[in-house]
Parts: sequence; C-alpha cells; structure tokens
Amino acid sequence: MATARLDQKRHALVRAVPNSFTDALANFFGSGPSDLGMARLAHKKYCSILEDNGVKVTVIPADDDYPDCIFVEDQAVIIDGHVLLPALMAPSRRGEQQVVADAIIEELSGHKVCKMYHPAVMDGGDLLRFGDLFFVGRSTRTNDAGITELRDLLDHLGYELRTVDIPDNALHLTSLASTPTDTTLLAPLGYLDESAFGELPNGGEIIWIPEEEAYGCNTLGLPNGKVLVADGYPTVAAELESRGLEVVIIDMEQIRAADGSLTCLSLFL
Ligand code: CIR
Repeated sequence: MATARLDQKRHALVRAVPNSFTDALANFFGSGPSDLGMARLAHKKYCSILEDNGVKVTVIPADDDYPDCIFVEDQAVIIDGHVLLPALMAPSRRGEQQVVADAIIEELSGHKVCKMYHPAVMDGGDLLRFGDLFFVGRSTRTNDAGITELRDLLDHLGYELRTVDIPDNALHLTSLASTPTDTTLLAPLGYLDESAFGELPNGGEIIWIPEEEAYGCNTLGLPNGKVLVADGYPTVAAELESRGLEVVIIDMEQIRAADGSLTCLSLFL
C-alpha cells in the first residue's frame, strides 16, 4: 500500500490468489493473466521477500467469487492507524471488501473505521504518500466526491492532499507512480506531465522515467532501504541503485497481466 511511511511498514496484509484469477479485470497494462501457477509463484515470492526483510505477513484466504481479490490495496486506506473503507467503482470488486475490513479491524482493534458510500467512489490504488504530503489520482475509479471524503480525513490528520489527473490510458495513480522512499517519487514521462505533482517539499525528488518503463515506476520500498522492482525495468533499477538503494527484482508478469503492480498486493497496518 502506498499510504504508509517507510518506518510504518512492519506488518502487511495480503490475500491469496483465487482459482478465478484468470478472470481478473484487465484493461490497461495487461490482457488478462493466463498462468495461475506462475501468478501463485510470484505472489509467494512477494510474501517471502517481505518476510525475509522483517515484515510480518498476514494472508487472508482467497475467494474464488472475486478474481481481483489479491489487490487488497484498493479495498482500504490506512493512514497512521486511521482506516477509510472506500466505495469501489468496479461492481465485481465491491464484495471483496468486508473480509479485508474484518482482518484490519481484528489487527487494529480500537482504531476508528470510516466508510465511504456511493456516489463517492475511490480505489485505494489512487493514493500515494510522500512523507507528510499525499497525492490522490482523479481517475475512472476515484471521483471528486471520493476525494472530498479523503480530504476530510487528511485535514483532520493535518496532512496536505494534492490531486493528480490520471490519463485515460492508466488505471490508477499507483499504476504510474510510487515512493520508494519518503522523499523520492518515481513517475513516467508521457503519462504525467512534469508539473503533475507541484513543488515538492525541501529534500524531495521526482525521478522521471521514460514512458516505456511506466509499469516499473510502481516499486515497493522497505524500511531497511531495499526496494522491490518488477523484472524488466532497467532504468528504474539503475536510478534507484545510483541513489544507494538496494533493488530486489521480482517477476510480476502474471500480476501485471491483471493490471496489478507491487503496491496493489499489500496493505500495511
Ligand atoms: C482492477 O482492475 O481492479 C484489477 N484488475 C487491478 C487492480 C490493481 N490495483 C492497484 O493498482 N491498486
């Protein structure tokens, strides 16, 4: 998930790959997963990398009624222990949320949970945290009413929120951008223009990546300075390594085929 600071990434919720994963929605980066075995292998590898790097991983069982259920990032927004359950735009994904919400509530007992209702809509994948600054994608999955509700929560927490318009050829903000550290933002040229994020606070840097490596811009930074990067995006890997970060490469082919990226697969509690 893209709403945790690096130091908050100690416990991740993930959801196992359902037998129906080959029916997952795919309209952007992918044309649909074709190999369930490879998808499961990639998911297992993802969980082991987190565990090997000191992150506790809790796995929610899969539900074959929900082909996209591995993408837990979309089902909840967790900011400093405050939980917002967004209303999902995609009808086939709405039923995924209750089980994820129950798992969060069990782990974070005592924290306040807010629920968003239609016509406000939002996918958690439209949120990106950059230290104390947040970005939200205005996309086919997140509308202005949803952004207003998110803004209420962030105002309450004292954080700034900026809106980024997502082009029609992309799903989410996190499909295009990530913050491998609390002061570094990766984004692709071509999809977003160089003023999309505004002026960053002191010490912040945007690394612009060539358009053909747009998918690779979704990375997952860990508290120990390692960064997960999808296999096949050499410019992304080289830019991070040149800044002293240790890159861990993972094969995301089957996850990408369902328009999913690294951050989509986890929620940090
Ligand atoms: C969908 O279209 O909803 C899924 N196939 C992909 C969701 C990816 N989630 C994310 O980027 N946060």
